[in-house]
Amino acid sequence: MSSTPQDKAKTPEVFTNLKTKTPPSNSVGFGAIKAAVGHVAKYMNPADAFKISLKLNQKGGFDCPGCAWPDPDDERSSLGEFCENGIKAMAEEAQKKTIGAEFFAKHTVDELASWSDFEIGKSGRLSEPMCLEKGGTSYQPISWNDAFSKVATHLNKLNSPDEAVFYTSGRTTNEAAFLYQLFVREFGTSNLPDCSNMCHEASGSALSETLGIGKGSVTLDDLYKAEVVMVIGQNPATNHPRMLTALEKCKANGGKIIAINPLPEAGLIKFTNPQNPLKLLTGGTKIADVFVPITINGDVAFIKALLIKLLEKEEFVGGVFDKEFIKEFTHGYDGFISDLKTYNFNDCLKLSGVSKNIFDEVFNLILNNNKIIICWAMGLTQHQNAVDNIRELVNLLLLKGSIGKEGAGTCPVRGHSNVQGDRTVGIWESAPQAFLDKIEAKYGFKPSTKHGYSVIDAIKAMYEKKAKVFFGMGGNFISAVPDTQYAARALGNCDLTVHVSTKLNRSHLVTGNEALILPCLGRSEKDYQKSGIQVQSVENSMGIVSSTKGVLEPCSKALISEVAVVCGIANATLKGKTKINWLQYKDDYNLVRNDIQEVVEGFNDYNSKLKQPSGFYLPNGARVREFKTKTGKANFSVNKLPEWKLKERELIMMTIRSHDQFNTTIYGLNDRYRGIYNERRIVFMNREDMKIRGLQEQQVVNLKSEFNGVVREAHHFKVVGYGIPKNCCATYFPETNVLVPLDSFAHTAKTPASKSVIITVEAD
Ligand SMILES: Nc1nc2c(c(=O)[nH]1)N[C@H]1C(S)=C(S)[C@@H](COP(=O)(O)OP(=O)(O)OC[C@H]3O[C@@H](n4cnc5c(=O)[nH]c(N)nc54)[C@H](O)[C@@H]3O)O[C@H]1N2
Ligand SMILES: Nc1nc2c(c(=O)[nH]1)N[C@H]1C(S)=C(S)[C@@H](COP(=O)(O)OP(=O)(O)OC[C@H]3O[C@@H](n4cnc5c(=O)[nH]c(N)nc54)[C@H](O)[C@@H]3O)O[C@H]1N2
Ligand SMILES: [Mo]
Repeated sequence: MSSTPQDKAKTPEVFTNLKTKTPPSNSVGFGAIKAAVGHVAKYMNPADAFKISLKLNQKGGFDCPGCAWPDPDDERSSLGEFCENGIKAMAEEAQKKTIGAEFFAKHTVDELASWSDFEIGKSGRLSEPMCLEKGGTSYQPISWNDAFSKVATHLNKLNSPDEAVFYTSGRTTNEAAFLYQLFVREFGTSNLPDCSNMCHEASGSALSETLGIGKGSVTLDDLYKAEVVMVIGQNPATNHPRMLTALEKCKANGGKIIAINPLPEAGLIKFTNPQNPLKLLTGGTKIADVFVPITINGDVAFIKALLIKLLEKEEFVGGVFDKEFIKEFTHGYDGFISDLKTYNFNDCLKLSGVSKNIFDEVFNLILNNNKIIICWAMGLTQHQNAVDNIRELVNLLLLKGSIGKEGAGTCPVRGHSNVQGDRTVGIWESAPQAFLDKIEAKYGFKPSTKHGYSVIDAIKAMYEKKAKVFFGMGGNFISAVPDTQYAARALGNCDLTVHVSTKLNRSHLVTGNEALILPCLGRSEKDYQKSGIQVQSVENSMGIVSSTKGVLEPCSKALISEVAVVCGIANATLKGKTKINWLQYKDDYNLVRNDIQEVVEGFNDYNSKLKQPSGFYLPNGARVREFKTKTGKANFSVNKLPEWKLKERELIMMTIRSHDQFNTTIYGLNDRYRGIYNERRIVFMNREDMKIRGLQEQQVVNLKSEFNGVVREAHHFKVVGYGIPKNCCATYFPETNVLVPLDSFAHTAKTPASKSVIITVEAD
């Protein structure tokens, strides 16, 4: 009897021997170089490592599959755009080891599911297509043609195309993503959930409504020229390390940095640039001029407190707001101001958990400067009131006229390296009608105008057996989504689950009746097709589209590209019905780009512009004060204070990334910048909260969340006393995704509220 999907979805509850040290006050520096070199030596062959390090994020090289931080337009360091975690991302993909038929014959699905995520990831690169037949206990090899036919047969026997779900993670290139959504739409559904639904969807919703574009407005150059940069709800030293170089440059030009975070993250405090040998010796730059230790989800309250004081100053002294900008470019000022007046400053400050002294420092910086940039990431987007968080920040920028001018604006720092590009080219369950019309005009079929399933809707649909085929283009759905146990049952209900992947992950083990693993080329690998080695393209966090071309030989001859996978499946599924010559695209990706330029705004002359060494900028209305909103202006918004309250003994928990992981891929078991070694099953707690509960350092505890009467549990974590505000705690994602309720998500955006999970901690 094999184990249930729920059993297989859980991360094993075993400890790996926790050691703790005092967290360092500095990030990057020698430690980062040492860690990166060590990682490369362990997992890659040295010649490949050398080739890669010369080409990573260089003009004409390939785009790092790590984060979406942009590369400088001008000079790039000859050392490589060095970043410890970029190197780790690379080493993870360009591993020496491969796994195929022999490996899967040796290890049953049940056995693999009992491994930790770290062990699963370290097994090696997937090297040939594999199939798990109905009732099977192990994956068996399958040919590409048979795999395509199997997908086609399942899709074509559905009662409606809406019974299939097509997920995308954010590494897929523009070319593969465009073809993928085109196939899905021609097949007849808009069920295109993506990782963005769990990531920056709230930013997209808030920014589209207020500024008319779901992306940020600034460039790297703006960051260098800003007077104040607020980094809120983001941990750049780990997740966007090259951003620290930009912040350092901003400071060298006289800019000030405000960091707002419940944790004193090392990189926010101090940074040693690895490209600057002098700094390596002298100890680096102090990054944050003001550090604000905010309560989890205290951000709306804190920003409101700032807005109230700014308004007071404007009314009594004047000269604080950019009146001309407000008059000419904005809408909704009066309503916003009259709502603001109903709030009390002291109440707001109290809710934020910030002291008056620290508040005053932030206030003075905002008051006295007009070139302000606000950078944020998951610390703001993964709450029920996430959209309010971001709209409130926009209110602040609008009052100061700090948008659409040099050194000022919005900077949602994106996650996956091409998550922004995927959305631009049509990975969207609720794509705008104008885009669908262009598809119809170009290809002659009518795409579904129904609102498709987002991630949360897709899980529910599979659970309720309204969806029967799950197809994942990259990613690790079961580990990334909330409510792991519910989601496992949902996937288990499917007739077929399919994953296009580079590496083995838990999603391959939590399957429907039948399952396929379709292994594909990674970014670093050469993509040989009929017309030669192919170039692809990606869009970074600042809306720059650039080319990416692999440099290594593929790790297995059986691998095909994501583009080829899509073409193969589309051809098999839509045979006889399609209006599109699907197989032509895989021979020459220029043809895909020719299509993209006809359908998506801003891509004219795509093929020739892609040859520019630094790529090209997409149009961005907010950057030039053209606000494409319903009112034609930048909109002020009215946002309530969040209403959650903790009952006695409850804590609010954020699920965060360690320094040694890329989302669900676990590079290692350390979290060096937080002083954690060799363990992931920990809960960071305020020492007073530990005392109240009678908990000791390293005591074993169980965590429980209760939401709408449903109790969810995660067992076996060790308590670590830490500098986190009272009533707050932190654990690592994905180990605690079992505790995140499916129905706790951001209004409007449906982003799971995985940074505000209310839990209790009990001794084991
Ligand atoms: N090396 C590496 N790089 C990555 C990733 C990775 O896993 N590893 N993931 C990529 C992806 S997909 C993404 S989306 C980004 C994620 O990048 P981040 O958003 O930086 O990642 P998280 O670890 O989720 O960190 C959230 C930060 O917000 C803080 N925070 C949590 N709750 C709150 C709150 O209520 N208010 C405030 N002000 N702060 C809060 C946390 O203390 C933490 O510092 O990174 C991308 N880059
Ligand atoms: N509790 C909690 N949950 C979260 C978050 C959180 O902060 N807390 N963060 C959320 C966020 S921001 C995100 S973006 C999601 C991430 O969700 P996903 O994007 O679904 O997860 P990843 O871990 O990035 O996916 C890793 C897998 O992608 C595959 N892969 C890697 N490179 C490639 C490639 O080039 N092509 C293909 N086809 N496959 C590839 C590998 O097989 C690898 O195992 O998780 C979300 N979940
Ligand atoms: Mo993300």
